[in-house]
Amino acid sequence: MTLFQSSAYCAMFASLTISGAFAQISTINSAVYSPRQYNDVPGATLTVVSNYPSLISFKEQNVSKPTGFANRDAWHFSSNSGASPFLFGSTDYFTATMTVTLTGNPISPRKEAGFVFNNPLNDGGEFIVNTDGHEVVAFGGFLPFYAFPRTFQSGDTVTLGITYFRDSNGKNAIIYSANCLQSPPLEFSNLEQGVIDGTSIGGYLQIEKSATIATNSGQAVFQHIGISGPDQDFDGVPDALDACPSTPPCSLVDAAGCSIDQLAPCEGPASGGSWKNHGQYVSSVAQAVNEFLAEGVISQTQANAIMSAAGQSPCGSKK
Ligand SMILES: [Ca+2]
Ligand SMILES: [Ca+2]
Repeated sequence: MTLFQSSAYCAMFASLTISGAFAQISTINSAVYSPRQYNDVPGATLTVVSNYPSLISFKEQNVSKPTGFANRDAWHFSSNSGASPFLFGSTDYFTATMTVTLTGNPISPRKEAGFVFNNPLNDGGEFIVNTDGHEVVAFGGFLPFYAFPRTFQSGDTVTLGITYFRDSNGKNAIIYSANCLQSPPLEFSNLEQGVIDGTSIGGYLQIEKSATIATNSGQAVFQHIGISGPDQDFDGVPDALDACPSTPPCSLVDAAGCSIDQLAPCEGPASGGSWKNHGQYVSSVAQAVNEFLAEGVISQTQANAIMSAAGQSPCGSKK
């Protein structure tokens, strides 16, 4: 058994032991809205679009007042058509993804938006972007800290993802993703060693008030919101069904969660050993490309480009 096969084998067993949790997550069908969690500027104008899971939008205009801190608007996953938040337990493992488009006019004072964890005891933590610090960062509450490069600009659309899972040490861990970057798995170090029972999870917009700019405004648009069983490589195929763990970020994959490079690696066949010659490598790529074409994962133009690159590569050639 190759390393590759043994990982898939382990993933299969891991899914059996935690399959009960998937049933819980799979009941999530809606969002519950909590406008003005913070309401320091009640006179500001709030516009809400509530169309889970395709589009949620919060827009706050004229957030201006001499005193106070901020306005905050939130939504949370719900399994009862928005009547109340879904309450996550420490073994409710999941992957949640969405795109966030955050705009601030002006960018300072701070506008921030992203994922939020709210728990019964305190602030459970946040994974957000902000307009003035240009941060893409997870922090606070029980969440393991992680900072991506400070690349965010007001108006950007960022794909954010979170995978909460039990790692091979038997510890609860989290992986953050932002566009085509991923954090390593980070184990929880809080007293409860994971998500605290009764936590609600969703997204939020926060706008700090301006004492001087009457038109201080901002908007967060959340789209493509999804939640499923854990998908550690964020390729859209949950771990329980993924024959190819650790697919590189932003790869195109087949229904089994395998990229063409994983099905036909340059270094040698996925089943082990080495290529007999360059032709064997190219024909292995062709087989994968035909499968991807049949599944509609790639276009004929993309197929041609991949085959051309494979033909010109040194893969399988004798040194
Ligand atoms: Ca996957
Ligand atoms: Ca995969």
